[in-house]
Amino acid sequence: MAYVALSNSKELAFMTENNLINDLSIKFGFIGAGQKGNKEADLMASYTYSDGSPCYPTLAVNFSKGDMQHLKNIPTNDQIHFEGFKGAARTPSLVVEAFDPDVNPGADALREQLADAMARKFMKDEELIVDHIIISAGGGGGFGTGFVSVALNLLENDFFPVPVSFLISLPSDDLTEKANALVLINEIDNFRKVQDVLFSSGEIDEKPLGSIILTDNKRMINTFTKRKGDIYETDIINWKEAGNHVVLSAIHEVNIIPANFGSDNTTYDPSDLAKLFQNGGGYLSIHKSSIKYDKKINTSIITNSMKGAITNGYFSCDHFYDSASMYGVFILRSDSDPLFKDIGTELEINSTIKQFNNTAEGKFGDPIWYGDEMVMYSIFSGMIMPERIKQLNSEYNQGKALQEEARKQEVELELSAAIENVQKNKFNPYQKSNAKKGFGSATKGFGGNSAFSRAKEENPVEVQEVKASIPEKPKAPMSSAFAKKREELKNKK
Ligand SMILES: Nc1nc2c(ncn2[C@@H]2O[C@H](COP(=O)(O)OP(=O)(O)OP(=O)(O)O)[C@@H](O)[C@H]2O)c(=O)[nH]1
Ligand SMILES: [Mg+2]
Repeated sequence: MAYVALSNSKELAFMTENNLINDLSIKFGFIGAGQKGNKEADLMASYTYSDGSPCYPTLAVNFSKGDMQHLKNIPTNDQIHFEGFKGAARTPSLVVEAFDPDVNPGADALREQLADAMARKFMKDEELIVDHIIISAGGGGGFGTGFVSVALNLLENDFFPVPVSFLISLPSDDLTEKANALVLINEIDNFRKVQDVLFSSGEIDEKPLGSIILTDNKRMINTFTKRKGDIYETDIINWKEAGNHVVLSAIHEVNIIPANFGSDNTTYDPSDLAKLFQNGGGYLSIHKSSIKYDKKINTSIITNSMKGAITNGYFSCDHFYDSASMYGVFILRSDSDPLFKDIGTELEINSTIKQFNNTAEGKFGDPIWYGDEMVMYSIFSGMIMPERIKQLNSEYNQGKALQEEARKQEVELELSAAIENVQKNKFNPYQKSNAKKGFGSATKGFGGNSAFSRAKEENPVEVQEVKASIPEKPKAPMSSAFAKKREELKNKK
């Protein structure tokens, strides 16, 4: 079971095998929504402390039981299937409507079911056991995408007692998925901007929306094809699994390193990491690279490797790194490495970060490590929406235009002669139905109002279409155990 999680990262395998994981920087609770989210949740649930207990309380949520059937590390009790639904078929509106009391009389029951599961999983003896929740979903699908939209509404209503971050993949090519994903990211981004205004910059308080972590499936497919060698064990074959391993182990590693590895030079503290994730309030990216240890390692090899990871890594979404409000860098290095005793190394690393961002507040640390590789992690947080989303938008518009252009080729038949011939033939057994104007009028009666009508809208309309069904005015706060707990905690302060 737990070994599944070790498959991509040498570092994580080493830490686990040598019982080095005894604490976390951030106690994440994890909710995986839809198939992608469920699979990531399954991995997250497999990460354990040295004593074998799970690091992260985790829930899988879905409208589809089938998506959850193959989960190995999440007990059925923690697989939340909302009764009465059988998938959301790439239609986030279905999910949003189901959870909207204005539209669905059963919405409150669904919200309670969710709140109860969270209270059960993320609290113990009436106390919270998580200090941050990550909600993971595939951008573009039905359930996961709709659920994140629902979560934004809950976030607005102070439902979560801790900050929430989103971990969202961008779809690779399907047009419907692209439209769904664009509408979702736009909605999240509007939330981010409002939050930015409400919480002035430099505010110490945690923001409700901690960070938005994007991964780009298109890029992941390409990178994975090129970098198969990075995968530690060879039994992983598909890019989704491989990508999930890389993304989640990176999040897990940056979370455990500050809490378990110290330095005799510069320490990167768990609280430094908590601040990055919880106070950033914008897009966050994580970059990892490693260099095999040998005598030739020098500062420029380190900084080049860092640069490469930032621009080409698995989290790279063409971010505006210069817009980050915070950064963090830590390098796992050998105890005996003299390079880090030299002040020049630290200055060089700082100046590399400055090439990406000259204004962010940040910290560098060089924890001591036992492996035979030097491993570098850099994190940027509080960034604005990345360039990749703009590209995705134009990819979508181009694809949509091509699709429409293609449909203009609709074949037109000139049938008057054929019809005349058929009509002349008194013995034609189809003559009766041919005389019927019924066929034509039936076609008319269909127009516009079929179940598929909304899927035929023009592109900007389609984008707004999904949005329109997302409730705009905030709902009254829920009377759930989770919401009550939040109230209590607030009053305590
Ligand atoms: N990175 C990554 N992406 C995935 C994975 N599984 C699915 N996706 C992508 O995530 C997006 C949403 O797909 P799903 O998660 O299957 O969708 P869902 O949320 O279950 O939605 P419906 O089935 O339509 O209700 C698509 O672009 C998928 O290609 C995964 O394991 N990893
Ligand atoms: Mg699904």
